[in-house]
Amino acid sequence: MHEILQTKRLGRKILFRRVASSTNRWAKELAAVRANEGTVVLAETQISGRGRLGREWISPAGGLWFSVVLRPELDAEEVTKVVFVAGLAVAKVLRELYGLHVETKWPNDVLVNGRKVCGILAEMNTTDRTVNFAVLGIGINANFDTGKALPEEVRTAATSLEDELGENVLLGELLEKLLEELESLYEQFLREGFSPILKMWKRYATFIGSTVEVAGKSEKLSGVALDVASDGALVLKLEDETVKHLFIGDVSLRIGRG
Ligand code: BT5
Repeated sequence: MHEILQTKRLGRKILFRRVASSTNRWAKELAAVRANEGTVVLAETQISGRGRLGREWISPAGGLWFSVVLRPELDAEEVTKVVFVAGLAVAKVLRELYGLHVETKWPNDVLVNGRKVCGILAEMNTTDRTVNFAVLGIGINANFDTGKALPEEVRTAATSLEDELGENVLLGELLEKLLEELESLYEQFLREGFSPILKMWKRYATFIGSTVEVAGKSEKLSGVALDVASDGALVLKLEDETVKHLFIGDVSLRIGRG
């Protein structure tokens, strides 16, 4: 793996456990004791895989569950945008390697045929507005049958590469390509800012223009997703024609089809 991996910083050190609680948690522990930028931790299964807002991420064997330690010299608001960098990297790689019809869904999902194949969780450790480190966790449903491996309430909105392709993929190759794409896009993000990343991300964002439902902690809104703004906010036109900007972190999006 290390001999063929064409990266300068991401994945130069990769740690593997058969079972982890959560690779994000593990990466945060390592980052807190000064693990270098680019350190990757990888697990075959996670027993407490996490989504946003403490939600559970089901992580059976056969998936690709990993987290990367990042040390961007950016303020906290900019760093939240790494979820778009990661979503774009995953979408590009799944299309290029397997020819899948991939979509990005605001803010942190990648879908194939309208179902979630990948979830992304970015977390940061900050002192005031200074980011000490960030951890970028990526979970890809790869080599398992969602009908067997995921509970019923999750299964209906989920898919896996095995479900879509009818065969298993090489996890080593997938990880290698993801780290290479991620590094290249992350470096572009650091150099050129968010705008070129968002532009590329939007090419996969077929939900723009559709009716969507957005669920927050207490309220539920429905309307037309007009755009994703230059700060990463979802621009939503409500039924009464008012326009709202919703920020990453505390809402979930459901896309109305048809
Ligand atoms: C996410 O949260 O989609 C972020 C998931 C991040 C997982 C990676 S795996 C490596 C790293 N280590 C971790 O502990 N986490 C990261 P969110 O948007 O909140 O979506 C969570 C929701 O997705 C759950 O409430 C379920 O409804 C659904 N879900 C759970 N497991 C799933 C799976 N394997 N496939 C598809 N959907 C799933």
